[in-house]
Amino acid sequence: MSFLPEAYSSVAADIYGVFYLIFYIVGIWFVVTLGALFYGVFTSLKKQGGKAQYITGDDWAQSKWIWIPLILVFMCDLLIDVKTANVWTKVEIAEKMPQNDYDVKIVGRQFQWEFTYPGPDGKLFTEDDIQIADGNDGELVLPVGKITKLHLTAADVLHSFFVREFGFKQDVIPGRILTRWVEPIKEGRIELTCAEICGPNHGTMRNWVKVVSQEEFNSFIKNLNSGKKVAMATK
Ligand SMILES: [Cu+2]
Repeated sequence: MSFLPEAYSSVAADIYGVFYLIFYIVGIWFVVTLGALFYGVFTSLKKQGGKAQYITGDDWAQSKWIWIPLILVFMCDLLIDVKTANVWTKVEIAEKMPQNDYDVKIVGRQFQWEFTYPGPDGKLFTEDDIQIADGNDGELVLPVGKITKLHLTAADVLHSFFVREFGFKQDVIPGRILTRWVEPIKEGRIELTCAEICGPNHGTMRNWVKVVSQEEFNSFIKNLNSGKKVAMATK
């Protein structure tokens, strides 16, 4: 059974996999543990006047009820660790960070997300960078099938850049730029929210990610460079 939203990034399905693994392991243990508890309660309810036993757990007949579940839980933990380490390596390890095709700077600000694209020189962090700050109408436009590096920071307080369908959540910190990457695999318009309580209007801090085809992305960049549909940030 799967219930998470459709995966829009190259790693979202792997991250969902870890989530499902943990969810089902914990879910099964939840049912087994409570089942055993209720079984014990309801069967002993029938025995009237029974005296409570003092159990030391010294012999195997008793201590196996501790050791066997302990070993099983430990093996489940190992399974989760191995799977998580694989996904972590794919997503995070800096040396393995794939070569990117594009760069975008993303700033969290009370209470909107702002996106800065390279200007005509094609390089980010230069004077001709172009910032989109359309309030909560602003869209982070990304090309499908290409790797974009996201340079994430905050202008005022801690925020958290959260795109559920990308399997992507990263706290953003004033004064620091954190670099992450994303490779969208599907075109569409998905929600970008702030996942860190950042002030009274935190709940309204929502923008959009628009994953488009390469042609659409090219014309978006062209329009951006020609000054169309660009609103400068209001400080
Ligand atoms: Cu926020």
